[in-house]
Amino acid sequence: MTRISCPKLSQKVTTADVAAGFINHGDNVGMSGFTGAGYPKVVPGALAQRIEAAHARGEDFSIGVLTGASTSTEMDGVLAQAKGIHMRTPFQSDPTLRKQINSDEVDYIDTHLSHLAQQVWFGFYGNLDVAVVEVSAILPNGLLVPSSAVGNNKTWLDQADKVIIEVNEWQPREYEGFHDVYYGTKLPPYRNPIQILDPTQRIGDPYLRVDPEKVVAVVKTHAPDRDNVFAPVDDNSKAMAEYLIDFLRHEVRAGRMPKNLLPLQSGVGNVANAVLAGLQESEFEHLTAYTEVIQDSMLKLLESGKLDAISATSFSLSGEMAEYFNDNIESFKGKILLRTQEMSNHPEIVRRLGIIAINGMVESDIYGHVNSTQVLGGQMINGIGGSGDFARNAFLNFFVSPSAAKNGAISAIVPMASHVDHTEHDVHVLVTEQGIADLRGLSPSKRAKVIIENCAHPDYRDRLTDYVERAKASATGRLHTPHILEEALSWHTKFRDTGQM
Ligand code: 0RQ
Repeated sequence: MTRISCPKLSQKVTTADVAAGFINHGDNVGMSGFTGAGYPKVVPGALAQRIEAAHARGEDFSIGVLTGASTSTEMDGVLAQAKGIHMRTPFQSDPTLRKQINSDEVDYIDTHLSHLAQQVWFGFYGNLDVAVVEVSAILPNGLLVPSSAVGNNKTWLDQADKVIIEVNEWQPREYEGFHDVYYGTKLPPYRNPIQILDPTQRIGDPYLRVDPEKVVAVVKTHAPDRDNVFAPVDDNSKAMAEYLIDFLRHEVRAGRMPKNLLPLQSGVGNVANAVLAGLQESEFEHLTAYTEVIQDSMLKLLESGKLDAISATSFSLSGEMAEYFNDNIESFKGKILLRTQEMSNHPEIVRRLGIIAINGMVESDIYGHVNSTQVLGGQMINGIGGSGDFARNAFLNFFVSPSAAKNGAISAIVPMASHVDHTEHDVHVLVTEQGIADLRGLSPSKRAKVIIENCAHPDYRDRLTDYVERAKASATGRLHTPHILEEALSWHTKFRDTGQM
């Protein structure tokens, strides 16, 4: 069966090279893609060749790239290798791009994932010149069946002057019915409440709309999404998962949440994956998820019946799991809803539903300021992603990390965080393989005590306690959050200079 059944749009079918010819130096390009799913597979490669050819002629050629979140080598990778990106937003994880961000060759704007679409509507990023969006089919009436990620596609299609569509036959045609694209967004002061009262409640359309007059090219592809490889669940991750799940039991016993918990959000990364794997072994049932990415363990929870339903904006699966999902897609229908990332991460909904948010961290300081993004105060790893959207508005949030990184050379608990993504006002519970620190309702001094005692690695615990005691003795008049300013970042400078905190 043909995937492109709209007569008007089937006339636009062409090659990736021709399509890439519609993108010019200096353009702002909105690309589909979220955590390695649903990104354009061939137009970026053709564009990268065009960029390299222009550079060889001595011409400038670079673009601003706006996406949903991270993509893959076929997109961010090839464009970065061609030195074709001058601005990138939001979340990314490509090694070449990361290097260019950290050497200041690329302006990276690490915005909250729920914020970007509205900021483009507000005009904060200037004009959106082109959209390049992957879909799984084009219907006779020109409506688009999204693929494995919705991300910011609605906004890119609405806002861009020109649209390039990739129709990927690797993505199941049966995706029709899995999506909920909300078309009720308005700009302030005309906004209305978002009426999501239940994780998988529909408020939008199953399709993306596009003005056919704006479509300049349609390109056929057949290529898989990124293969997301997870580290096997190790002892540390297992310990963290056990602390966290035990804490949830405690919350149920205390009457603060129902027996089937509240909707779960889980971040990317190995620890988040391990926590979900831990829930598989637990007694919890009829769980739900209101999250942004569906990773392997979450799909397994759905399959085993532990989880009833998932709302997200994209998948982030291993190659093996993606094949399994594609082969069995019909059995997941009605249990998964993919929304725009404005809605999957919407603060209003996160607050209303009372999300339990679980995200990784790089480090936390003794007072609970959490760094999710940057090593040594300036070296970008990935970005804040959706962690801020969820953490600040969650019913309960957890930040998880091993207590030490790089074979013990780095402590994840430090006197002062070298960069802060989540302030002390937003952070509820820290979890390391050493234990769990419940910071709710505690003053900074009390927080320091539980963080050091429960979460710090034993090799660093005494030095942290010593720091707090000396800070208290020397910070007269500043005892709300005592610090020795000359020393607060000394653990980081020591690591920078000696390779060991
Ligand atoms: O590097 O693999 O080279 O050794 O950072 O660390 O412990 O494997 O943890 O995979 O869960 O990632 C915060 C990066 C954690 C992730 C972060 C090094 C460590 C290792 C990874 P190596 P782990 P994870 C929704 C939520 C922000 C976005 C977010 C992240 C590597 O969770 O990107 O939450 N979060 N989104 O060795 C130097 C330290 C370090 C350190 C760890 N203190 N200093 N290096 N590392 N701590 C999803 C989305 O938004 C899309």
